[in-house]
Amino acid sequence: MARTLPAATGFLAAVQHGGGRAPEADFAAAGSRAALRARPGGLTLDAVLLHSGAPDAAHAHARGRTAVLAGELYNQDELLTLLPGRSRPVTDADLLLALFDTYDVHAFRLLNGRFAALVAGEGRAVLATDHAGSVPLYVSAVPGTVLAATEAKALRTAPVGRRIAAARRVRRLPGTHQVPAGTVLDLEVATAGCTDHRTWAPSPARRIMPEQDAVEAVRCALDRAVRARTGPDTPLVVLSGGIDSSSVAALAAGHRSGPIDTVSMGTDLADEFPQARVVAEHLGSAHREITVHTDDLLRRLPHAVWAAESLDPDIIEYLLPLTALYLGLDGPGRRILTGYGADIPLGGMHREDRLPALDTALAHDMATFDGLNEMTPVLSGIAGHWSTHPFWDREVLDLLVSLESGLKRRHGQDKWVLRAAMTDLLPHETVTRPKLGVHEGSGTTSSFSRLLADAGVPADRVHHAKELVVQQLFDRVVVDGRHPDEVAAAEVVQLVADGPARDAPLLRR
Ligand code: AMP
Ligand code: PCX
Ligand code: MG
Repeated sequence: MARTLPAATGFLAAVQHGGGRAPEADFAAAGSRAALRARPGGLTLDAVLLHSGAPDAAHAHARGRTAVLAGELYNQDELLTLLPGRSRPVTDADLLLALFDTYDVHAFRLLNGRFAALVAGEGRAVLATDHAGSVPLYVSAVPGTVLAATEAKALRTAPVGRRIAAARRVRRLPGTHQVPAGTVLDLEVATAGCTDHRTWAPSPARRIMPEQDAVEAVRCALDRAVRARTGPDTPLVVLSGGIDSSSVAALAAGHRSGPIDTVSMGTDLADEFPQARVVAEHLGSAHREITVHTDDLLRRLPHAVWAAESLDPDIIEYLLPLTALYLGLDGPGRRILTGYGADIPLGGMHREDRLPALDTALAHDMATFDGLNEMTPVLSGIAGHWSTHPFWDREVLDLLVSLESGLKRRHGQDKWVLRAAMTDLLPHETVTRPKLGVHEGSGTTSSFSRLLADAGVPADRVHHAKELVVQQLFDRVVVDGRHPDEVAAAEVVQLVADGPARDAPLLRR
């Protein structure tokens, strides 16, 4: 039976020599939990899988190895051509294991997906992220035991792990590291020794293409990415009415015979409802508007940090309105498509005409996205949904990053190549509408700033204060493992504004 959500959306796993111990699992993502115990080639694997009904499809066992995969692959058909004799239906975990037999760790160089994976066997625990690290993966390893989890908080009671030089440490969780984007960590369980392999890196080179070829390539790549993510049931697109999410909605609608679902979020301060309605009417989608009061939006700050486990205040500002939106969706778990991430390779946040500055911003963004967790599925996972972002499909991203910047900023327009690719599918006003970020369209930046100003933070220290607020929230909901419902954002804001003695100089000049 075709399924709407991936077989598993998260996991916590212990790979050990000798006897296993069922790990205690602490996840922000909702879902049922299934225990898995396996003995791949002399090791013991104990795992908890987060799932929505078909956990057995998330693991595979053969020839002394076990594979566990949270998330999904988008190039299954292509991968199957490497495995003569196999055909659909096949689970992503089966496919991974079969490819691992042939290519070992280099199998991960072949995958276009949204996943975090573990392959255990032969005394090794192999951990891998997709090209974008879009499903975060954390590890803590001591000789004899490798612990891995898709949420850092699930490792907060782990024994202090060995330093893993190839991975970033996690704030206040000693010995816990985040597996970098597009990386395989190959750990020898007995020694906790680690070898790392990069499986993807953004291109530093830029391609020169005739306008029309670039436009067609973008349309084709994005269409394939949307189709691969659309699933068997009616998809839901979170729609701002900007070019990115409207493109995804238009292409998703093209793959369905019936109407797709769309939803827009606004607050009492700001919304983009009229712009989203234009698109919804054009596509004939079943459209919904959700208004969240600003006080309720700000009360979700702990939830955004709990889900994203990100320490970046700008990212939390982007994710806060989406967190509120996902929590506002009732009903069963949905497959949600977004336009998130388009602005990074297209330089959409960049609002001036000079091309060198666009390329500089792009190179910076592609060098710094890792670890921000802005595309984590846990954001919608806390409300039981599965989100996926076609613009960060590996093929779409490779193409968009590599296009020379004159195709992105052209004829006085931002994101020109995308707009040109969508001209026939969307209303003219949508195709030409200037970019407005989710943090602006919902008033989130200004209301978060106002919260700090009202608490007494001087205007020029607001950004830094936001950083401190996010750190404090992270300490409570990730490091201390508290539930975000029990953490009052307003109290944390006041604490930061009042400044404990050691932080006060940071807030004053
Ligand atoms: P942005 O690039 O800032 O527009 O936001 C990233 C993505 O978040 C968009 O492509 C949409 O999928 C989603 N999004 C942004 N704003 C809204 C909104 N007001 N309502 C629903 N979804 C939104
Ligand atoms: N976005 C961007 C991504 C935000 C920038 N992230 C980064 N530089 N790592 C997008 O959707 O592409 C907005 C609001 O715009 C979020
Ligand atoms: Mg956008």
